[in-house]
Amino acid sequence: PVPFDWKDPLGSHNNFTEEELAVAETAESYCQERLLPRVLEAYRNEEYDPKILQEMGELGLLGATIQGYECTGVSSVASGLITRAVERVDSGYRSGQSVQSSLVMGGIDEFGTEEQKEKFLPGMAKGKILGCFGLTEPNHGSDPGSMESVAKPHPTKEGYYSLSGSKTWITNSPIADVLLIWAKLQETGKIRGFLVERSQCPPGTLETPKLPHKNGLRASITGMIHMDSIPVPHAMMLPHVEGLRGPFSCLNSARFGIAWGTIGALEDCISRSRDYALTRRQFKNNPIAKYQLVQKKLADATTDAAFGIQAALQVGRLKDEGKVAPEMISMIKRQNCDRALVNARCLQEIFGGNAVSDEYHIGRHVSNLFVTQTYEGQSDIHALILGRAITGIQAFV
Ligand code: TGC
Ligand code: FAD
Repeated sequence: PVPFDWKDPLGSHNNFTEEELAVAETAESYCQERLLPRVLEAYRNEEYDPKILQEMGELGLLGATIQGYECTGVSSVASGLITRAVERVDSGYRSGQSVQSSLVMGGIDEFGTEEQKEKFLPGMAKGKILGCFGLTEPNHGSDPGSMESVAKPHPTKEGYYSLSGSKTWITNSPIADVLLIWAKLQETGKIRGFLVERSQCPPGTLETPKLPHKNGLRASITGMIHMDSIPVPHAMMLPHVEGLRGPFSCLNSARFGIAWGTIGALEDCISRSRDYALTRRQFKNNPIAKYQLVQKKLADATTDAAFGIQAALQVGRLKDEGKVAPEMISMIKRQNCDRALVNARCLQEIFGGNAVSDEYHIGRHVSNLFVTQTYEGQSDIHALILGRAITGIQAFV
């Protein structure tokens, strides 16, 4: 019989192409050799080194599915394998990479002009221009359609809008060079995307304070965005989309990436708790891995991780064939985030008191996975998206 591989229980590697396996190998080596040694200090001190995005850029790991503009143009499955490798180290590092790649580069690529693409995408692919995505506001998180940020005709500058409002909980906002801001155009009341260049903002019009003292995702930088009548040239509005379809289209790719990434984090928890269970001895010198309750925790987590990868793989293939419904992405984002969190929390018990020490890494993953279940649509919101598609009745309002 074929031997069982607990690291790849359903043999998913058989479904990846040679190119996808090569991309995964590059990403895994970089993440284990260069990111893992930094993560504990970064997490302890709540520090994010923007050079990480440059390092990823040099390896072609940013905006990797985009064709042209110095991007690598790989498959959606390959991009999923990248986020899985990054999040195996830390969800915060994946956050930085996803926002740059799916939310900002993806938005420019899908809805931008040729000039906007030429201006931003090559530099972003190299991690030399950093982006952030401003959708959530202090009073509007799950319901971004009610946002208050507004773009009015500029009172004095011909050919400019005046952009005002506040965004909060924005990954990378304190370090971003270009901010993709979603705001309502006063003339139409419709949501539009605006590319705000920090270097072009007059003093006092843009503030991006860091939100400190987080109890999860501490290796990622998160901030607010305060906009007070920023002059934005008409040429910096994304012309090819209006309404919530704009931000949600970007979110489809980012949510897809999270579905892969959170399984990477869970796989790291499985590997670490398996190692611990095989070495830790209690009661007559038995490794705790000998006990049935410990084995069940490992069996449950390994099963959910394997199912999660197979589901993400299926959606990835359909995505590249143009056959993906957004609800499919809601399903894998919700399921993989939820199962990763529940299982990581359960595996944490295997470490006993040592789980409390950050050197065992498990507590960091558990705290991070709570955040992944919350951002890009909290899990209950994705349940309602699915419920609407199943029943035809929306339950949001
Ligand atoms: P609804 O009526 O459902 O839709 C309005 C318009 O949008 C279109 N649409 C989509 N288009 C493409 N893809 C999707 N997934 C889409 N979902 C909806 C829809 O067709 C419609 O278009 P049109 O042309 O008819 O106007 O809008 P609603 O206001 O009822 O929405 C409700 C709900 C709950 C689905 C939505 O608001 C939602 O998903 N809320 C969650 C909010 C969210 O995900 N925020 C994410 C912020 S960004 C972030 O968290 C980044 S963290 C990054 C990191 O650090 O990794
Ligand atoms: P709320 O919308 O207030 O929801 C609170 C609770 O109520 C949730 O459990 C929710 O499911 C529930 N709820 C709300 N409405 C309903 C309903 N109709 N029915 C049932 N339950 C409901 N946003 C960005 O735009 N860009 C970013 O880069 C970004 N990065 C982030 C990074 C971090 C570290 C965090 C924590 C958040 C980030 N976010 C970002 C924001 C994130 O997307 C929001 O926090 C998320 O969408 C939830 O919004 P909220 O926090 O306002 O919660």
